Amino acid sequence: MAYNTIKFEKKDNYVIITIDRPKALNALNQEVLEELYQVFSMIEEDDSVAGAIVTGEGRAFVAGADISQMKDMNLFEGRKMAELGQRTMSRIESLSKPVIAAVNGFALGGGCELAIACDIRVASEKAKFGQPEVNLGILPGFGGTQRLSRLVGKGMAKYLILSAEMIDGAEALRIGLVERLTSPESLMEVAEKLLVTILSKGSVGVRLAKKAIDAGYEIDINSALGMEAEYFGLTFATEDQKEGMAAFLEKRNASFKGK
Ligand code: CO8
Repeated sequence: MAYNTIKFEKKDNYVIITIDRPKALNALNQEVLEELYQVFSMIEEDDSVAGAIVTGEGRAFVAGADISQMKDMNLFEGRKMAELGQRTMSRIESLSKPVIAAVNGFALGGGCELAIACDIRVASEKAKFGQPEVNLGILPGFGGTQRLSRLVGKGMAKYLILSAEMIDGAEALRIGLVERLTSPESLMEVAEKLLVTILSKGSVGVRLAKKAIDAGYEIDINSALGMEAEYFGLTFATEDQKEGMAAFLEKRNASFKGK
């Protein structure tokens, strides 16, 4: 499938998706949001793809939703745009496969929301994060008011969203908005190495762990623990569990099949 606003590169068993509107600092217009939705739906269905990395072309990851496209929207169009963005972010978050954001530069507004919809964030020392929506008379609308507080806590989310302050990668690491910080030159290598490591593990365990963490966050602890026990039990119906434990006891590397 051909895309206008994103690049798609297949590497062994994973893909790298690059948002490709560098002149507009990769701002998310409706077309980018729709293409991201399509590409992640395709990834979900494609058994030859086990995980993905999202990054941006040029000096930005994503500098937000496209302000020129939003400027003249009315109430209904604004809501529709927010729903489209939310649908895309939720598509990424709920993907059964791991997704890493490789944040190369500005991750502002919808760009920060895109990064936090991914499972893990690796950031370059050049990255800048922020939710500057209140500067524009709006508020985060692609899940930022909800996902940011779940990631960094309510107080820090309010600090960032209400002040619109832009922070660098080191500060993002300190507050738990990113999980790894690297030099700009090694960003993709670090992100790919991390994904390859994750994909070398038993994939049923990896995917169920992602699901348990995400779903468990939304429900009470006892229900969440019940779900964890169910998923834990499920892994004992897989060949990977037998292989993983046998390999450990035989002091060799496991050869997982994802079954
Ligand atoms: N939308 C559209 N165009 C953009 C955006 C954007 N978000 N960000 C940058 N651009 C464009 C600029 O207009 C400029 O275009 P041109 O060359 O044609 O003038 C080009 O990218 C380069 O930008 P700058 O010249 O401004 O580059 P600087 O290095 O001087 O500054 C910044 C870089 C600091 C990133 C600056 O561009 C900036 O502040 N950008 C806007 C950041 C922002 O406010 N983002 C939040 C947008 S709102 C949002 O994301 C809401 C999400 C929820 C929406 C809900 C739906 C209704």
